[in-house]
Amino acid sequence: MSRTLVLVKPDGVQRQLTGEVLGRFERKGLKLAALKLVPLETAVVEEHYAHLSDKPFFGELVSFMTQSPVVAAILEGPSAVEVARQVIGATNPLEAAPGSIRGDLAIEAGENVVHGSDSDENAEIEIKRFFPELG
Ligand code: RTP
Repeated sequence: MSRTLVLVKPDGVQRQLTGEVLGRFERKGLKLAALKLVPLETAVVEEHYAHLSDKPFFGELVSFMTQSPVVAAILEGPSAVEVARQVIGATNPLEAAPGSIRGDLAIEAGENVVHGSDSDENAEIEIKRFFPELG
């Protein structure tokens, strides 16, 4: 059993896709272990996307992620990181397979509805980042 951290990004929450997005993970077989609606601080987003800080779209990405609350979730199940990324699809929705969240529900790379951790190690770091209250 492993865990991953998922965010329904501000566009997904504003488009009222939270139930649709979480339902896809649940139907696939991942189980909710924690869930909350939370506004993100700029510093948390800058830390989360530090690997993209030299990209021209970084400022836009940070303002997008802080414009309105996200839904943060911990999902657990066998190979949770890989399974969640398969359900999410490729970063660019134009390259995401039909049937994936981004393939079905998004058009632009900048506003692609959902985030999922990319490794077991990062999942644990991100769980601490977005759920510090869980210790
Ligand atoms: P995420 O971290 O959000 O799950 O996305 P990812 O691993 O699939 O992709 P990553 O390369 O880490 O990119 C993080 C987020 O940056 C935004 N982005 N915008 N305008 C652009 O060309 C562009 N490219 C990336 C997206 O919101 C992407 O999910």
